[in-house]
Amino acid sequence: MKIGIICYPTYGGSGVIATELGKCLASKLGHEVHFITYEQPTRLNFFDENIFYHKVDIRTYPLFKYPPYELALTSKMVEVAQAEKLDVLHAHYAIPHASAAYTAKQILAKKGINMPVVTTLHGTDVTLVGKDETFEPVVSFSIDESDCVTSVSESLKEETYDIFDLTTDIKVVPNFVDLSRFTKHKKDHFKTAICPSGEKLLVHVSNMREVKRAGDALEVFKRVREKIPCKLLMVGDGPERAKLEEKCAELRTCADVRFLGKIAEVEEILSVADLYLMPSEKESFGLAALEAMACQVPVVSSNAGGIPEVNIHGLTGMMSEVGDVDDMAQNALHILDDKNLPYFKENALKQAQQFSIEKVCPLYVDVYEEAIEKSRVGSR
Ligand code: GMT
Repeated sequence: MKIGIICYPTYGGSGVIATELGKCLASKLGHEVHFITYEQPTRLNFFDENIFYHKVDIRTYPLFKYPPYELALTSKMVEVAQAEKLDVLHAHYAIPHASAAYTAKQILAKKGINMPVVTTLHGTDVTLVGKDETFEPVVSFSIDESDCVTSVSESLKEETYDIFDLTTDIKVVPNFVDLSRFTKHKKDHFKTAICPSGEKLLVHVSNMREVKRAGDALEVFKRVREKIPCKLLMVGDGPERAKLEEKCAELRTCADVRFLGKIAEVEEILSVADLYLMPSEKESFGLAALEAMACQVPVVSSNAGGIPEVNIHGLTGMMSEVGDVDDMAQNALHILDDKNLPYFKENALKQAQQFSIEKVCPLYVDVYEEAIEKSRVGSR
């Protein structure tokens, strides 16, 4: 099958999932994958004969205060679909990919080409940005017009139906993890460097946007540190980072907190961690928590959105209400107790294995086949 994947090429979860999916489809299942994005996807840094990258060229013109990216993307989709004889277009993150794919489909239909479109909803494309009135009519229309729609969790599926007036069926295809990459690497020298006296190591990874509530990770750490020797690594970067560094100083925890910025090989950090903190206000799935679990790291999280589908309370970690940092700190201390830690680590890994890329990737092939069939029937 020839598959066109449209996604954000950046560090965010939707881009990571789209890229890893494309890699799996090409290298493990033998499909031909064409990425259509404005930059080379971050995790697409190697050669594979079945993977192609088509850059969306955005031209500026003095009249354009806002360069029309969606038009350039749509035109590129039309060009690639025709030239490469694609079988299906898969849009990850509805804005603006689903509406661009819809327009590309209409243009191709005029040329006598039937082009099935699959849209995968990732979270904020529905729960934060998509429901905003400046986008809502276009987003709900283009989701409904896709031949198949998937969401990354049951929670996101329900929320999408609550927010939009849709007639389409949404199928849940959960996010996944590559267990050959996210596994416990032996990095004892890292652990000794960060925690020279055997302190427990807590880790938070995010793009440091408000919705991640990374400040709560600092609050939880402060409370845990009052009880046991520990360190915190803050991985990632984003608009809240400067405020977070200030907060760290206010809480007087800087000596034990390190901001690492963006780390490409995040599994090396996770490999030496004892606990992962995910205090997010919203999270359709919580891919970063799954990646931590694959490295045998239990999770202390909020119970927002789809997190309970990933982090099972009392088994793989523990959950609290959003913002309840006292409860999160108590949970962290419970998990970090040496009597309990091995139990949580073992279950975290077992849970991650349920979401292996080998299990989930073929589910998308089924969705493509369904979209091709639906689109063929619809075009008759
Ligand atoms: O929220 C982010 O950090 C990025 C965002 C994205 O679209 O890149 O993540 C969303 O998609 C991820 C992959 O499906 C999910 O694991 C995240 O939970 C989801 N984020 C939110 O819903 C806030």
